[in-house]
Amino acid sequence: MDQNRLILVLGDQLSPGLASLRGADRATDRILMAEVAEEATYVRHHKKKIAFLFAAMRHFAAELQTDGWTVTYRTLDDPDNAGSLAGEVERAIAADRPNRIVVTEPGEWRLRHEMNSWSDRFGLPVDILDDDRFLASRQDFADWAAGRKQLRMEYFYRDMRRRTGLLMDGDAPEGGKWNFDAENRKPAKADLFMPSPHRVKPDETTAAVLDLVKQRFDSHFGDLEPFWFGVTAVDAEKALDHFVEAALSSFGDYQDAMLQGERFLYHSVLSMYLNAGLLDPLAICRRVEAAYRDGHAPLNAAEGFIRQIIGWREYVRGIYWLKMPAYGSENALSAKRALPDFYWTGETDMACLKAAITQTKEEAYAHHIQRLMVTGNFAMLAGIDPHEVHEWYLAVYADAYEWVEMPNTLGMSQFADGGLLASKPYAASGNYISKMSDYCGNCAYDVKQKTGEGSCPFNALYWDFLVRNEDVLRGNPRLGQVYRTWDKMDAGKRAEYRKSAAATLERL
Ligand code: FAD
Ligand code: DLZ
Ligand code: SF4
Repeated sequence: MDQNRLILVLGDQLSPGLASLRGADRATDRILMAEVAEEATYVRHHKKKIAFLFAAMRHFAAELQTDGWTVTYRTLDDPDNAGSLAGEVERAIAADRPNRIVVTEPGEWRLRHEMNSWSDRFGLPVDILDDDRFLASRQDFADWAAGRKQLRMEYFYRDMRRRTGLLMDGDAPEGGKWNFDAENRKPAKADLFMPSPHRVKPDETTAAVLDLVKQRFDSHFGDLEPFWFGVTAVDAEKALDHFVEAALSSFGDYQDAMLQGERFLYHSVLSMYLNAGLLDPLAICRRVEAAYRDGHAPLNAAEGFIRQIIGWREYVRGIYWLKMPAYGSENALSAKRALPDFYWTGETDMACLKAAITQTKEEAYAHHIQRLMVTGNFAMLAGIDPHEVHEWYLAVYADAYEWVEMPNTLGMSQFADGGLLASKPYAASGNYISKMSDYCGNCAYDVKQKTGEGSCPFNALYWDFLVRNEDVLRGNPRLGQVYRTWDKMDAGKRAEYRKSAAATLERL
Protein backbone atom coordinates (compact mmCIF):
# COMPACT_ATOMS: atom_id res chain seq x y z
CA MET A 1 0.00 0.00 0.00
CA ASP A 2 1.23 3.54 -0.73
CA GLN A 3 2.44 5.51 2.22
CA ASN A 4 0.16 8.33 3.18
CA ARG A 5 1.61 9.60 6.40
CA LEU A 6 0.55 12.31 8.78
CA ILE A 7 3.66 14.09 10.09
CA LEU A 8 2.91 16.01 13.27
CA VAL A 9 5.39 18.87 13.82
CA LEU A 10 5.31 20.42 17.30
CA GLY A 11 5.79 24.05 18.18
CA ASP A 12 9.37 23.56 19.34
CA GLN A 13 10.34 21.47 16.30
CA LEU A 14 10.79 24.26 13.79
CA SER A 15 13.83 22.74 12.04
CA PRO A 16 13.80 21.79 8.35
CA GLY A 17 16.23 18.95 9.14
CA LEU A 18 13.88 17.40 11.73
CA ALA A 19 14.02 13.58 11.81
CA SER A 20 10.34 13.19 10.90
CA LEU A 21 10.73 15.49 7.86
CA ARG A 22 13.93 13.86 6.64
CA GLY A 23 12.11 10.55 6.23
CA ALA A 24 8.96 12.02 4.71
CA ASP A 25 7.79 12.37 1.12
CA ARG A 26 6.45 15.66 -0.20
CA ALA A 27 4.35 13.83 -2.80
CA THR A 28 2.35 11.62 -0.43
CA ASP A 29 2.71 12.82 3.16
CA ARG A 30 0.92 15.67 4.88
CA ILE A 31 2.27 17.80 7.69
CA LEU A 32 0.09 18.86 10.63
CA MET A 33 0.89 21.85 12.83
CA ALA A 34 -1.61 23.10 15.40
CA GLU A 35 -1.92 25.96 17.84
CA VAL A 36 -3.89 24.43 20.72
CA ALA A 37 -5.18 25.68 24.05
CA GLU A 38 -3.88 22.66 25.95
CA GLU A 39 -0.23 23.39 25.08
CA ALA A 40 -0.68 27.10 25.72
CA THR A 41 -2.24 26.63 29.17
CA TYR A 42 -0.84 23.47 30.83
CA VAL A 43 1.12 26.10 32.63
CA ARG A 44 0.01 29.68 32.08
CA HIS A 45 2.91 30.64 29.79
CA HIS A 46 4.11 34.24 29.53
CA LYS A 47 2.25 36.10 26.76
CA LYS A 48 5.52 36.71 24.89
CA LYS A 49 6.36 33.00 24.92
CA ILE A 50 3.02 32.06 23.35
CA ALA A 51 3.29 34.87 20.81
CA PHE A 52 6.86 33.89 19.91
CA LEU A 53 5.95 30.26 19.38
CA PHE A 54 2.73 30.81 17.43
CA ALA A 55 4.40 33.41 15.20
CA ALA A 56 7.41 31.15 14.64
CA MET A 57 5.10 28.19 13.90
CA ARG A 58 3.14 30.21 11.31
CA HIS A 59 6.32 31.37 9.58
CA PHE A 60 7.76 27.86 9.59
CA ALA A 61 4.54 26.39 8.12
CA ALA A 62 4.70 28.96 5.33
CA GLU A 63 8.34 28.06 4.64
CA LEU A 64 7.46 24.37 4.45
CA GLN A 65 4.69 25.14 1.96
CA THR A 66 7.06 27.18 -0.17
CA ASP A 67 9.40 24.20 -0.02
CA GLY A 68 6.76 21.95 -1.57
CA TRP A 69 5.15 20.36 1.46
CA THR A 70 1.43 20.02 2.00
CA VAL A 71 0.72 21.52 5.40
CA THR A 72 -2.46 21.56 7.44
CA TYR A 73 -2.10 24.47 9.87
CA ARG A 74 -4.68 24.99 12.60
CA THR A 75 -4.81 28.42 14.17
CA LEU A 76 -6.07 28.78 17.72
CA ASP A 77 -9.05 30.85 16.57
CA ASP A 78 -10.20 28.23 14.04
CA PRO A 79 -13.81 27.70 15.25
CA ASP A 80 -13.34 23.92 14.97
CA ASN A 81 -9.99 23.87 16.80
CA ALA A 82 -10.01 20.68 18.89
CA GLY A 83 -8.07 22.30 21.76
CA SER A 84 -5.41 19.59 22.06
CA LEU A 85 -2.74 18.02 19.87
CA ALA A 86 -4.41 14.59 20.09
CA GLY A 87 -7.73 16.20 19.14
CA GLU A 88 -6.12 17.84 16.11
CA VAL A 89 -4.50 14.56 15.07
CA GLU A 90 -7.93 12.92 15.30
CA ARG A 91 -9.39 15.65 13.11
CA ALA A 92 -6.64 15.24 10.54
CA ILE A 93 -7.14 11.47 10.48
CA ALA A 94 -10.86 11.93 9.78
CA ALA A 95 -10.12 14.40 6.99
CA ASP A 96 -7.12 12.82 5.25
CA ARG A 97 -7.23 9.11 6.16
CA PRO A 98 -3.47 8.64 6.66
CA ASN A 99 -2.18 5.10 7.18
CA ARG A 100 0.58 6.09 9.62
CA ILE A 101 1.44 8.86 12.05
CA VAL A 102 5.01 10.09 12.38
CA VAL A 103 6.32 12.48 15.01
CA THR A 104 9.75 13.46 16.32
CA GLU A 105 9.88 12.72 20.03
CA PRO A 106 8.52 15.61 22.10
CA GLY A 107 10.80 17.30 24.60
CA GLU A 108 8.48 16.88 27.57
CA TRP A 109 7.72 13.61 29.34
CA ARG A 110 4.04 14.62 29.75
CA LEU A 111 3.42 14.61 26.00
CA ARG A 112 5.75 11.68 25.28
CA HIS A 113 3.81 9.61 27.81
CA GLU A 114 0.49 10.61 26.30
CA MET A 115 1.71 9.49 22.87
CA ASN A 116 2.13 5.92 24.12
CA SER A 117 -1.65 5.59 23.93
CA TRP A 118 -2.04 7.16 20.48
CA SER A 119 -1.64 4.01 18.42
CA ASP A 120 -4.53 2.30 20.27
CA ARG A 121 -6.56 5.46 20.37
CA PHE A 122 -6.27 6.17 16.64
CA GLY A 123 -6.00 2.57 15.40
CA LEU A 124 -2.88 3.46 13.39
CA PRO A 125 0.85 2.82 13.74
CA VAL A 126 2.61 5.78 15.39
CA ASP A 127 6.36 6.21 14.75
CA ILE A 128 8.08 8.30 17.41
CA LEU A 129 11.55 9.20 16.09
CA ASP A 130 14.59 10.22 18.16
CA ASP A 131 15.13 13.96 18.28
CA ASP A 132 18.61 14.05 16.79
CA ARG A 133 18.86 17.83 16.96
CA PHE A 134 20.63 17.10 20.25
CA LEU A 135 24.26 16.01 20.08
CA ALA A 136 23.87 13.24 22.67
CA SER A 137 20.96 10.87 22.24
CA ARG A 138 19.04 9.68 25.28
CA GLN A 139 20.84 6.35 24.88
CA ASP A 140 24.27 8.05 24.68
CA PHE A 141 23.57 9.77 27.98
CA ALA A 142 22.25 6.62 29.63
CA ASP A 143 25.43 4.79 28.50
CA TRP A 144 27.61 7.58 29.90
CA ALA A 145 25.70 7.56 33.21
CA ALA A 146 25.67 3.77 33.62
CA GLY A 147 27.82 2.61 36.51
CA ARG A 148 28.93 6.12 37.55
CA LYS A 149 28.52 7.04 41.20
CA GLN A 150 28.31 10.74 40.39
CA LEU A 151 26.94 12.33 37.26
CA ARG A 152 29.05 15.48 37.16
CA MET A 153 28.54 17.76 34.17
CA GLU A 154 32.27 18.48 33.86
CA TYR A 155 33.12 14.89 32.85
CA PHE A 156 30.19 14.63 30.47
CA TYR A 157 31.32 17.91 28.92
CA ARG A 158 34.88 16.69 28.36
CA ASP A 159 33.50 13.68 26.51
CA MET A 160 31.39 15.99 24.37
CA ARG A 161 34.45 18.10 23.53
CA ARG A 162 36.29 14.97 22.43
CA ARG A 163 33.30 13.75 20.45
CA THR A 164 32.67 16.99 18.60
CA GLY A 165 36.33 18.02 18.33
CA LEU A 166 35.30 21.51 19.48
CA LEU A 167 38.22 23.51 20.95
CA MET A 168 40.52 20.52 20.83
CA ASP A 169 44.21 20.58 20.14
CA GLY A 170 44.73 16.99 19.07
CA ASP A 171 43.73 14.93 22.10
CA ALA A 172 44.22 17.83 24.51
CA PRO A 173 41.89 20.72 25.29
CA GLU A 174 42.74 23.99 23.54
CA GLY A 175 44.83 26.19 25.87
CA GLY A 176 45.75 23.25 28.12
CA LYS A 177 42.61 23.42 30.31
CA TRP A 178 39.09 22.09 29.83
CA ASN A 179 37.41 24.87 31.74
CA PHE A 180 38.20 28.58 32.11
CA ASP A 181 35.38 29.36 34.52
CA ALA A 182 37.71 30.83 37.13
CA GLU A 183 38.26 33.75 34.70
CA ASN A 184 34.54 34.25 34.19
CA ARG A 185 33.43 35.87 37.43
CA LYS A 186 34.13 39.56 36.99
CA PRO A 187 31.59 42.13 38.14
CA ALA A 188 30.59 44.56 35.37
CA LYS A 189 30.36 48.34 35.27
CA ALA A 190 27.61 50.20 33.42
CA ASP A 191 28.91 51.00 29.95
CA LEU A 192 27.28 53.20 27.37
CA PHE A 193 28.33 50.78 24.67
CA MET A 194 26.87 47.63 26.15
CA PRO A 195 25.30 45.67 23.30
CA SER A 196 21.60 44.90 23.24
CA PRO A 197 20.13 41.87 21.50
CA HIS A 198 19.11 41.91 17.84
CA ARG A 199 15.51 43.18 17.60
CA VAL A 200 12.99 42.40 14.89
CA LYS A 201 9.92 44.47 13.99
CA PRO A 202 6.76 42.31 13.90
CA ASP A 203 5.55 41.65 10.34
CA GLU A 204 1.89 41.13 9.39
CA THR A 205 1.87 37.48 10.44
CA THR A 206 3.38 38.27 13.84
CA ALA A 207 1.03 41.25 14.29
CA ALA A 208 -1.97 38.92 13.79
CA VAL A 209 -0.57 36.58 16.46
CA LEU A 210 -0.08 39.50 18.84
CA ASP A 211 -3.77 40.40 18.41
CA LEU A 212 -4.78 36.81 19.08
CA VAL A 213 -2.62 36.56 22.21
CA LYS A 214 -4.03 39.87 23.45
CA GLN A 215 -7.56 38.51 23.12
CA ARG A 216 -7.05 34.98 24.37
CA PHE A 217 -4.28 35.14 26.97
CA ASP A 218 -4.75 38.54 28.52
CA SER A 219 -4.85 37.06 32.04
CA HIS A 220 -1.46 35.33 31.59
CA PHE A 221 1.67 36.72 33.24
CA GLY A 222 3.87 39.18 31.41
CA ASP A 223 3.89 42.07 28.99
CA LEU A 224 3.18 41.24 25.36
CA GLU A 225 4.63 44.42 23.94
CA PRO A 226 7.04 45.69 22.90
CA PHE A 227 7.55 42.41 21.03
CA TRP A 228 10.97 42.25 19.38
CA PHE A 229 11.83 38.52 19.18
CA GLY A 230 12.84 37.05 15.86
CA VAL A 231 10.40 34.42 14.58
CA THR A 232 12.28 32.73 11.71
CA ALA A 233 15.57 30.90 11.23
CA VAL A 234 16.82 33.91 9.25
CA ASP A 235 16.03 36.25 12.18
CA ALA A 236 17.68 33.84 14.62
CA GLU A 237 20.78 33.66 12.43
CA LYS A 238 20.99 37.47 12.48
CA ALA A 239 20.69 37.42 16.28
CA LEU A 240 23.59 34.95 16.35
CA ASP A 241 25.69 37.15 14.02
CA HIS A 242 25.00 40.12 16.25
CA PHE A 243 25.98 38.23 19.39
CA VAL A 244 29.24 36.97 17.89
CA GLU A 245 30.16 40.42 16.63
CA ALA A 246 29.03 42.58 19.54
CA ALA A 247 29.03 40.53 22.74
CA LEU A 248 30.90 37.22 22.52
CA SER A 249 34.33 38.62 23.30
CA SER A 250 33.11 39.81 26.74
CA PHE A 251 30.70 36.90 27.35
CA GLY A 252 33.17 35.00 29.51
CA ASP A 253 34.46 37.84 31.66
CA TYR A 254 31.00 39.09 32.66
CA GLN A 255 29.03 35.86 32.53
CA ASP A 256 28.11 36.04 36.23
CA ALA A 257 27.65 39.80 36.49
CA MET A 258 24.35 41.63 37.08
CA LEU A 259 23.61 45.30 36.52
CA GLN A 260 20.61 47.47 37.28
CA GLY A 261 19.00 48.47 33.96
CA GLU A 262 21.23 46.15 31.87
CA ARG A 263 19.03 43.15 31.25
CA PHE A 264 21.19 41.23 28.81
CA LEU A 265 24.79 42.28 29.47
CA TYR A 266 26.96 40.14 27.18
CA HIS A 267 24.61 37.14 27.09
CA SER A 268 23.55 35.70 23.77
CA VAL A 269 19.75 35.73 24.28
CA LEU A 270 19.58 32.79 21.89
CA SER A 271 18.01 30.12 24.11
CA MET A 272 14.44 30.62 22.85
CA TYR A 273 15.61 30.25 19.24
CA LEU A 274 17.70 27.19 20.01
CA ASN A 275 14.98 25.47 22.00
CA ALA A 276 12.34 26.06 19.33
CA GLY A 277 14.65 24.65 16.64
CA LEU A 278 15.42 27.91 14.79
CA LEU A 279 19.15 27.48 15.50
CA ASP A 280 21.32 24.38 15.48
CA PRO A 281 23.47 23.87 18.60
CA LEU A 282 26.51 22.40 16.84
CA ALA A 283 26.48 25.07 14.12
CA ILE A 284 26.43 27.81 16.79
CA CYS A 285 29.37 26.25 18.59
CA ARG A 286 31.37 25.91 15.38
CA ARG A 287 30.68 29.57 14.65
CA VAL A 288 31.91 30.55 18.12
CA GLU A 289 34.98 28.34 17.80
CA ALA A 290 35.77 30.00 14.46
CA ALA A 291 35.50 33.43 16.13
CA TYR A 292 38.10 32.29 18.68
CA ARG A 293 40.42 30.80 16.06
CA ASP A 294 40.16 33.99 13.94
CA GLY A 295 41.16 36.08 16.95
CA HIS A 296 37.73 37.70 17.40
CA ALA A 297 37.08 36.25 20.87
CA PRO A 298 39.30 35.09 23.72
CA LEU A 299 39.40 31.46 24.77
CA ASN A 300 37.62 31.99 28.11
CA ALA A 301 34.63 33.43 26.21
CA ALA A 302 34.48 30.76 23.51
CA GLU A 303 35.05 27.89 25.94
CA GLY A 304 32.52 29.29 28.43
CA PHE A 305 29.87 29.65 25.75
CA ILE A 306 30.49 26.26 24.13
CA ARG A 307 30.36 24.60 27.59
CA GLN A 308 26.87 25.99 28.16
CA ILE A 309 25.64 24.41 24.94
CA ILE A 310 27.41 21.08 24.50
CA GLY A 311 27.87 20.70 28.26
CA TRP A 312 25.01 22.06 30.36
CA ARG A 313 22.26 22.03 27.76
CA GLU A 314 22.88 18.44 26.68
CA TYR A 315 23.59 17.29 30.23
CA VAL A 316 20.34 18.62 31.76
CA ARG A 317 18.37 16.99 28.97
CA GLY A 318 20.15 13.71 29.67
CA ILE A 319 19.35 13.94 33.38
CA TYR A 320 15.71 14.76 32.62
CA TRP A 321 15.10 11.69 30.48
CA LEU A 322 17.19 9.46 32.72
CA LYS A 323 15.21 10.38 35.83
CA MET A 324 11.67 11.18 34.66
CA PRO A 325 8.95 10.78 35.80
CA ALA A 326 10.22 10.37 39.40
CA TYR A 327 12.43 13.47 39.09
CA GLY A 328 9.34 15.68 38.88
CA SER A 329 8.28 14.91 42.44
CA GLU A 330 11.65 15.20 44.20
CA ASN A 331 11.75 17.45 47.26
CA ALA A 332 14.90 16.49 49.20
CA LEU A 333 14.65 19.49 51.53
CA SER A 334 10.90 18.99 52.18
CA ALA A 335 10.24 22.63 51.31
CA LYS A 336 6.55 23.53 51.60
CA ARG A 337 6.07 27.27 51.71
CA ALA A 338 3.86 28.85 48.99
CA LEU A 339 5.54 30.95 46.29
CA PRO A 340 5.29 34.61 47.41
CA ASP A 341 2.95 36.77 45.33
CA PHE A 342 5.74 39.15 44.42
CA TYR A 343 7.12 36.54 42.02
CA TRP A 344 4.10 37.42 39.85
CA THR A 345 4.07 41.17 40.43
CA GLY A 346 7.67 42.21 41.09
CA GLU A 347 6.33 44.25 44.01
CA THR A 348 9.01 43.81 46.64
CA ASP A 349 11.43 46.21 48.24
CA MET A 350 14.33 43.80 47.70
CA ALA A 351 16.02 45.53 44.73
CA CYS A 352 17.66 42.39 43.29
CA LEU A 353 14.40 40.43 43.20
CA LYS A 354 12.46 43.41 41.93
CA ALA A 355 14.90 43.85 39.02
CA ALA A 356 14.97 40.15 38.07
CA ILE A 357 11.19 39.72 38.28
CA THR A 358 10.32 43.00 36.57
CA GLN A 359 12.53 42.20 33.61
CA THR A 360 11.11 38.68 33.52
CA LYS A 361 7.64 40.20 33.30
CA GLU A 362 8.67 42.65 30.59
CA GLU A 363 11.04 40.50 28.52
CA ALA A 364 10.24 36.83 29.30
CA TYR A 365 14.02 36.72 29.85
CA ALA A 366 16.49 36.81 32.71
CA HIS A 367 20.06 35.59 32.45
CA HIS A 368 21.44 32.59 34.25
CA ILE A 369 22.79 34.26 37.38
CA GLN A 370 19.56 36.15 37.93
CA ARG A 371 17.62 32.87 37.66
CA LEU A 372 20.06 30.93 39.83
CA MET A 373 21.37 33.38 42.42
CA VAL A 374 18.50 35.84 42.80
CA THR A 375 15.04 34.31 42.23
CA GLY A 376 16.23 30.71 42.68
CA ASN A 377 18.49 31.39 45.66
CA PHE A 378 15.77 33.35 47.47
CA ALA A 379 13.15 30.62 46.88
CA MET A 380 15.48 27.93 48.20
CA LEU A 381 16.60 29.94 51.24
CA ALA A 382 12.97 30.72 52.07
CA GLY A 383 11.93 27.07 51.77
CA ILE A 384 9.47 27.55 48.90
CA ASP A 385 7.87 24.37 47.56
CA PRO A 386 10.15 23.44 44.64
CA HIS A 387 7.17 22.41 42.51
CA GLU A 388 5.69 25.87 42.74
CA VAL A 389 9.11 27.25 41.85
CA HIS A 390 9.32 24.85 38.90
CA GLU A 391 5.90 25.90 37.57
CA TRP A 392 6.93 29.53 37.82
CA TYR A 393 10.13 29.04 35.80
CA LEU A 394 8.31 26.92 33.23
CA ALA A 395 5.68 29.63 32.75
CA VAL A 396 7.67 32.85 32.75
CA TYR A 397 10.58 32.39 30.32
CA ALA A 398 10.36 32.32 26.52
CA ASP A 399 12.94 29.51 26.43
CA ALA A 400 11.23 27.26 28.99
CA TYR A 401 10.45 23.62 28.24
CA GLU A 402 10.45 21.05 30.95
CA TRP A 403 13.45 19.05 29.64
CA VAL A 404 15.74 22.01 30.26
CA GLU A 405 13.86 23.97 32.90
CA MET A 406 13.14 21.17 35.37
CA PRO A 407 16.69 19.94 36.06
CA ASN A 408 17.89 23.55 36.23
CA THR A 409 15.15 24.41 38.73
CA LEU A 410 14.68 21.31 40.84
CA GLY A 411 18.29 20.18 40.61
CA MET A 412 20.65 23.09 40.15
CA SER A 413 18.69 25.86 41.79
CA GLN A 414 16.54 24.23 44.53
CA PHE A 415 18.69 21.18 45.46
CA ALA A 416 15.40 19.23 45.42
CA ASP A 417 17.15 16.21 43.90
CA GLY A 418 19.43 15.97 46.95
CA GLY A 419 22.61 16.68 45.01
CA LEU A 420 22.33 14.61 41.85
CA LEU A 421 23.04 17.63 39.70
CA ALA A 422 24.87 20.04 42.01
CA SER A 423 27.45 18.91 44.56
CA LYS A 424 26.18 21.53 47.01
CA PRO A 425 23.24 23.94 47.12
CA TYR A 426 23.70 27.23 45.25
CA ALA A 427 22.90 29.11 48.47
CA ALA A 428 24.36 32.57 49.05
CA SER A 429 23.91 35.51 51.37
CA GLY A 430 23.59 39.11 50.21
CA ASN A 431 27.36 39.39 49.98
CA TYR A 432 27.44 37.34 46.75
CA ILE A 433 24.77 39.52 45.11
CA SER A 434 26.53 42.66 46.28
CA LYS A 435 29.84 41.45 44.81
CA MET A 436 28.37 40.50 41.45
CA SER A 437 25.90 43.36 40.94
CA ASP A 438 25.09 47.00 41.65
CA TYR A 439 21.61 46.19 42.99
CA CYS A 440 22.37 46.68 46.67
CA GLY A 441 23.16 50.39 46.30
CA ASN A 442 19.50 51.02 45.39
CA CYS A 443 17.90 48.73 47.92
CA ALA A 444 15.73 49.45 50.95
CA TYR A 445 17.89 46.97 52.86
CA ASP A 446 21.51 47.16 53.94
CA VAL A 447 23.53 44.30 52.57
CA LYS A 448 26.26 44.79 55.18
CA GLN A 449 23.81 44.56 58.06
CA LYS A 450 23.50 40.94 59.11
CA THR A 451 20.42 40.95 61.31
CA GLY A 452 17.61 43.12 62.60
CA GLU A 453 15.37 45.76 61.07
CA GLY A 454 16.72 46.92 57.70
CA SER A 455 19.22 44.09 57.26
CA CYS A 456 19.42 42.32 53.88
CA PRO A 457 16.94 39.39 54.15
CA PHE A 458 19.34 37.06 52.29
CA ASN A 459 21.83 37.30 55.18
CA ALA A 460 19.74 35.75 57.92
CA LEU A 461 17.87 33.44 55.57
CA TYR A 462 21.20 31.96 54.46
CA TRP A 463 22.08 30.74 57.95
CA ASP A 464 18.52 29.81 58.78
CA PHE A 465 18.39 27.65 55.62
CA LEU A 466 21.54 25.80 56.66
CA VAL A 467 20.21 25.20 60.16
CA ARG A 468 16.72 24.19 59.02
CA ASN A 469 18.21 21.65 56.62
CA GLU A 470 21.01 20.39 58.81
CA ASP A 471 19.87 16.78 58.69
CA VAL A 472 20.32 16.67 54.89
CA LEU A 473 23.23 19.11 54.46
CA ARG A 474 25.62 18.84 57.41
CA GLY A 475 27.24 15.69 56.06
CA ASN A 476 28.06 17.39 52.73
CA PRO A 477 31.88 17.71 52.61
CA ARG A 478 31.62 20.96 50.62
CA LEU A 479 29.64 22.53 53.48
CA GLY A 480 31.93 21.42 56.32
CA GLN A 481 33.60 24.81 56.68
CA VAL A 482 30.30 26.68 56.64
CA TYR A 483 28.84 24.53 59.43
CA ARG A 484 32.05 24.95 61.45
CA THR A 485 31.64 28.73 61.19
CA TRP A 486 28.07 28.43 62.43
CA ASP A 487 29.11 26.13 65.29
CA LYS A 488 31.75 28.61 66.44
CA MET A 489 29.38 31.55 66.30
CA ASP A 490 28.32 33.18 69.54
CA ALA A 491 24.93 31.86 70.75
CA GLY A 492 23.43 35.35 70.90
CA LYS A 493 24.41 36.05 67.28
CA ARG A 494 22.96 32.74 66.17
CA ALA A 495 19.68 33.56 67.89
CA GLU A 496 19.65 36.95 66.15
CA TYR A 497 20.01 35.29 62.77
CA ARG A 498 17.17 32.88 63.51
CA LYS A 499 14.95 35.70 64.76
CA SER A 500 15.60 37.90 61.69
CA ALA A 501 14.94 34.99 59.33
CA ALA A 502 11.71 34.16 61.15
CA ALA A 503 10.56 37.77 60.76
CA THR A 504 11.26 37.68 56.98
CA LEU A 505 9.50 34.35 56.57
CA GLU A 506 6.56 35.63 58.57
CA ARG A 507 6.26 38.62 56.20
CA LEU A 508 6.11 36.29 53.18
P1 FAD B 1 23.75 32.52 27.48
O1 FAD B 1 24.21 32.92 28.82
O2 FAD B 1 24.13 33.36 26.35
O3 FAD B 1 24.23 31.01 27.25
C1 FAD B 1 24.29 30.44 25.93
C2 FAD B 1 23.37 29.25 25.79
O4 FAD B 1 23.81 28.19 26.61
C3 FAD B 1 21.92 29.49 26.18
O5 FAD B 1 21.22 30.09 25.12
C4 FAD B 1 21.45 28.09 26.50
O6 FAD B 1 21.01 27.42 25.34
C5 FAD B 1 22.70 27.39 27.02
N1 FAD B 1 22.69 27.32 28.48
C6 FAD B 1 23.32 28.14 29.35
N2 FAD B 1 23.17 27.70 30.61
C7 FAD B 1 22.40 26.59 30.53
C8 FAD B 1 21.88 25.69 31.51
N3 FAD B 1 22.14 25.83 32.80
N4 FAD B 1 21.11 24.68 31.07
C9 FAD B 1 20.85 24.51 29.77
N5 FAD B 1 21.32 25.32 28.81
C10 FAD B 1 22.08 26.35 29.19
N6 FAD B 1 17.51 27.50 30.01
C11 FAD B 1 16.61 27.25 29.03
O7 FAD B 1 16.98 27.20 27.87
N7 FAD B 1 15.30 27.04 29.33
C12 FAD B 1 14.84 27.08 30.61
O8 FAD B 1 13.65 26.89 30.84
C13 FAD B 1 15.77 27.35 31.65
N8 FAD B 1 15.35 27.42 32.94
C14 FAD B 1 16.26 27.69 33.93
C15 FAD B 1 15.82 27.72 35.25
C16 FAD B 1 16.71 27.98 36.28
C17 FAD B 1 16.24 27.98 37.70
C18 FAD B 1 18.07 28.20 35.98
C19 FAD B 1 19.05 28.46 37.07
C20 FAD B 1 18.52 28.16 34.67
C21 FAD B 1 17.63 27.90 33.63
N9 FAD B 1 18.05 27.85 32.28
C22 FAD B 1 17.13 27.58 31.30
C23 FAD B 1 19.47 27.99 31.91
C24 FAD B 1 19.95 29.41 31.57
O9 FAD B 1 19.59 30.29 32.60
C25 FAD B 1 19.38 29.90 30.24
O10 FAD B 1 19.66 28.95 29.24
C26 FAD B 1 20.02 31.22 29.82
O11 FAD B 1 19.81 32.18 30.81
C27 FAD B 1 19.41 31.68 28.51
O12 FAD B 1 19.89 32.95 28.17
P2 FAD B 1 20.96 33.18 27.00
O13 FAD B 1 20.46 32.57 25.74
O14 FAD B 1 21.27 34.62 26.98
O15 FAD B 1 22.16 32.32 27.54
C1 DLZ C 1 4.94 25.76 24.32
C2 DLZ C 1 3.94 25.49 23.26
C3 DLZ C 1 2.81 26.32 23.15
C4 DLZ C 1 2.63 27.51 24.01
N1 DLZ C 1 1.87 26.07 22.24
C5 DLZ C 1 1.99 25.05 21.37
C6 DLZ C 1 1.00 24.75 20.42
O1 DLZ C 1 -0.04 25.38 20.36
N2 DLZ C 1 1.22 23.71 19.57
C7 DLZ C 1 2.32 22.95 19.62
O2 DLZ C 1 2.48 22.04 18.81
N3 DLZ C 1 3.28 23.20 20.55
C8 DLZ C 1 3.14 24.21 21.42
N4 DLZ C 1 4.08 24.45 22.37
C9 DLZ C 1 5.25 23.55 22.44
C10 DLZ C 1 4.88 22.25 23.11
O3 DLZ C 1 4.39 22.53 24.41
C11 DLZ C 1 6.12 21.35 23.14
O4 DLZ C 1 6.27 20.78 21.87
C12 DLZ C 1 6.01 20.26 24.16
O5 DLZ C 1 5.98 20.81 25.43
C13 DLZ C 1 7.18 19.28 24.05
O6 DLZ C 1 8.39 19.93 24.27
FE1 SF4 D 1 19.16 42.02 47.32
FE2 SF4 D 1 19.97 42.21 49.88
FE3 SF4 D 1 21.28 43.55 47.97
FE4 SF4 D 1 18.80 44.30 48.67
S1 SF4 D 1 20.63 44.33 49.94
S2 SF4 D 1 19.60 44.09 46.58
S3 SF4 D 1 17.86 42.33 49.13
S4 SF4 D 1 21.11 41.32 48.17
